[in-house]
Amino acid sequence: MYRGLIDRYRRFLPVADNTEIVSLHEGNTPLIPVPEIAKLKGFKGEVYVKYEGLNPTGSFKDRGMTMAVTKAKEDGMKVVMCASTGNTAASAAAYAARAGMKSVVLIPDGNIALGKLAQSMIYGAKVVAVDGNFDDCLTYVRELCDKHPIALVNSINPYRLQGQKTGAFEIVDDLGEAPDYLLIPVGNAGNISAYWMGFNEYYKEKLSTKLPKMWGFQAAGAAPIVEDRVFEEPETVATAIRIGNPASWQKAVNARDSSQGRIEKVTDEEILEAYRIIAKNVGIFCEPASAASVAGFLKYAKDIEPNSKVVMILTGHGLKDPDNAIKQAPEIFHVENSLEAIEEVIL
Ligand code: AN7
Repeated sequence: MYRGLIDRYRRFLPVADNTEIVSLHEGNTPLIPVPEIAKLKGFKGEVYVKYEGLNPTGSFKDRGMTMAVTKAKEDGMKVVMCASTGNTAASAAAYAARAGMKSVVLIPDGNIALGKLAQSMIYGAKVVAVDGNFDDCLTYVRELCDKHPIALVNSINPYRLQGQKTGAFEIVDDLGEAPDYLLIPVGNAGNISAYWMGFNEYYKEKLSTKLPKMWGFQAAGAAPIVEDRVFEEPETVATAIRIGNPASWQKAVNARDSSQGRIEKVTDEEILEAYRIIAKNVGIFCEPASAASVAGFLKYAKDIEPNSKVVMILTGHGLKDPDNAIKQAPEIFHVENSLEAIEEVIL
């Protein structure tokens, strides 16, 4: 039976034989070929999405959280805390519940998607909505976790990236080799850094013979790494990546430069177009931030070597953000209670 990513990749992770694992059987997400997307650009290679929305709380954050909460529990901590644009909060709340611990989440008031808020609440987190943005929340969390015996579970906690690097392992295990390009949304910049670490570890163990080019995508209104400046007031429809001063900024720059990759921006219009296309043309529902990967492919496919293998990370599930889905979809038909009325709109 599959028992989660720590069990599967234990020898690559900092856990002892007797460490009690806190898991919801996260990871093992599907790598799905999407020839529909390749075809849109006349691209002669293989394009895949890794559907991280199928993790237990609906995002890739569970990979890091199983590690961070396992270690917090091992250290005897009773409370975990994070700042979050929504997904980290949902994941921290779920893994704290699983561990029998408490969680506190700081979110930017009014700027997280509805599904993520619902998750944090029902998993039992203490939800604090701050009249500020994600970067403000993270500043408070750093200070509070210094001051009080609370485990910080944002991605500045190194165990988070340790868990998240397993996404790269799974891709290489599935393809039998590293892909040529890895396209990934960038917010706080932890995930691109974690994938780069994972690909390098597999390469060093000779489990792959090459390394991918890392291509990160930020929203144009929250593009600090692309423009090499802090965004004091980040703004984007993709609220998950509405971050102006990423914690793992330097690590992401290193991943980009060491891999001969790039970090670019995509506009909200480009993100939303990709969001609709991946749902309507392929049948895969991801949240807007995740569609930044697809938007990046559609925008920069012209620069990709033909016959290469491209993997796009779909970081979160579409159900996280029902409001944007409804806004982006065609209207529904309201009809009276009769067969004729239904026939009139469907035929
Ligand atoms: C769906 O939950 O930062 O570059 O607080 O939820 O590793 O930050 C979320 C980030 C991409 C960006 N896609 O990843 C949070 C948070 C989705 C996300 C990102 C996030 P990082």
